[in-house]
Amino acid sequence: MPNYLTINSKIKDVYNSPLGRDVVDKILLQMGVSNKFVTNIFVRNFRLKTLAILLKKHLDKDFFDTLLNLLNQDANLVLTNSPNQPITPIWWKEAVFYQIYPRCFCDSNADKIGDIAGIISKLDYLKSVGIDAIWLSPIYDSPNDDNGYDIRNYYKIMQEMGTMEDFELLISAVKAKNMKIIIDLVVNHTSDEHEWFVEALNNPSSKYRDYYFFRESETPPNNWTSFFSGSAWIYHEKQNIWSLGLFSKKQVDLNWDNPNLRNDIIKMISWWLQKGVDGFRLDVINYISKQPNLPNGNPVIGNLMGFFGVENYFYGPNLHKYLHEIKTKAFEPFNAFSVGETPGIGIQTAKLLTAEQRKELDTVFLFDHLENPGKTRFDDYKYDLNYLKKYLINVSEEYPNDCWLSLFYDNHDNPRMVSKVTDNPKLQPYLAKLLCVIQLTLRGTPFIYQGQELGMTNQNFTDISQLKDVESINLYNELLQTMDETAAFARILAGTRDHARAMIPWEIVATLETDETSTLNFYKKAIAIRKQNKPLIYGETSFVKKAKKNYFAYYRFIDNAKFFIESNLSEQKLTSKIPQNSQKLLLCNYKTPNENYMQPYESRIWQM
Ligand code: ISL
Ligand code: CA
Repeated sequence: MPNYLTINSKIKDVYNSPLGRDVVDKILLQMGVSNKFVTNIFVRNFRLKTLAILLKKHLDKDFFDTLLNLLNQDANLVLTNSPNQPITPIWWKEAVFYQIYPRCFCDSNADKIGDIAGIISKLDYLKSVGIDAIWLSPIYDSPNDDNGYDIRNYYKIMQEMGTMEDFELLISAVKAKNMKIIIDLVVNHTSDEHEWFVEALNNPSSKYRDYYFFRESETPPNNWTSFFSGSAWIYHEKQNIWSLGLFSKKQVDLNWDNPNLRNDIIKMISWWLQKGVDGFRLDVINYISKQPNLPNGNPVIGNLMGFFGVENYFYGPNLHKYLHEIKTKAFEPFNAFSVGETPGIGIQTAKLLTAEQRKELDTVFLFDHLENPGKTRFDDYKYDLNYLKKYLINVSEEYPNDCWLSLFYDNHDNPRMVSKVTDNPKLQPYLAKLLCVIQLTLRGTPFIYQGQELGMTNQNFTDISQLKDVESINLYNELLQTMDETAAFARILAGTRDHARAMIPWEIVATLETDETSTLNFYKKAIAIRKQNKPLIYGETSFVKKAKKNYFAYYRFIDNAKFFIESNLSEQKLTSKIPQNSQKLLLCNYKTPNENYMQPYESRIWQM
């Protein structure tokens, strides 16, 4: 019997279902409230009905209907996690990945745009760092409204980046170095210049018409908002019709409920696998299944999340089905690796999306650690690493052996983590190394974002004209409606994606390579240590002194091979004795550890 939740269900019943728990945790995180609130014995036994009466000023009936409808979607889903099965060893669990954002990685022909030849010229460098696999952000043909995340032709290379020949050269050069390469797969939407869309828009009887969401209406067909400001609907004047676009005005959402579209995508994936890529990073892949008829977003949820409509597509009714289909029809025949970008997904649903036996995705990028509770990317605040510690302990303890975590702090969509934590330039290099230690010693696949290994920090933008990103520019214009230019710019500066989109300063790398104390050499050592010691990859993890503020420590071990990793998360000295039974200090971001305390952001790896 499926376990349907109703208005008579108790909070604890909601919290006991994977999706229910993720949704409740997300709401609390967004409000900056601890989840102790719901685990409290008194609150646990509240019925939703009681909650509805108590909170009727804030939460209307529609809120509960929306919530129950969403939660009951998974009622028939059978949980198959078997936490104690042994880990299946496989290359991508052992690999250190490196994300390249091609536009600003390396420019080979002095047009100021990074390109494929530039990437090829840096493979030796990446190999010397210890990188095993590369993830390339989009290099497909695109009008670049969103730097390639708006694809015009899935089978062509963007002119500025080079040719298909260059790309084939890249694949063989990567293979020759015994490395792997995965590419971005952007299939939630295409560019409005994609031939499917052009046809669909201009010819209502085209077979591509149903590849997108078209609606005739006086006003925007529903209240959904775009992640890049304004309505999620794009009006096409000439045709007097609307199309759905959750991102920029030139990115149009695809209708995955159409089986022909799915077949075309599967064909395209297989074509790239045939060419030799080893897998994909799947852009906003959890958004591909939309609630039928695209109902209005609930305003309470919309105001809380900052975007209207999300509950209708962040975990849609056919998500599992569509993922299973691409896995079995496209990825599996090539043993291809898949990492899904899944904003809004929590730990419990992530387990459903990545449990080995369910055959959907190999791993996912979760985002709840990128901001402190109650904060968003555009808030200007100092990130507290004690929250990162809490999050990492929680997710590590929750993940069973048949799921695998990905570990990252930086990517092309976020300011640099180092800058979020401190703006003290003297301490930033220590912090960069501390973050490196944590990323390379926990269980999960590390994804290093280009420049992270050089200790890169945020840019010193002083004026809006220096920013290029469509999200920043749209948001700036939206903010000007309610605040002055100085205030609007301050908000943009805190969160702009352009911080992570600065050219890599290759001219300083030679100096960093010869400086024994550089962040770059520290990364090389940390990666080498991880590779030489299997317990750091597949070993058990046991966290210690969890309650000690500013202190993050854990053992990684297989049988008697044991490592102890400890970090001081603060800018102050922290009282701490050298661990007993420590055999050897493998790595530390200070010259010599003190017997009685740890220095600001000190981090150590001990062999026990
Ligand atoms: O969901 C968000 C806000 O809560 C966004 O951060 C969203 O998850 C993110 O922007 C999705 O990113 C990916 O898809 C975008 C593209 O602009 C990004 O660069 C890409 O990483 C649209 O393709
Ligand atoms: Ca170039």
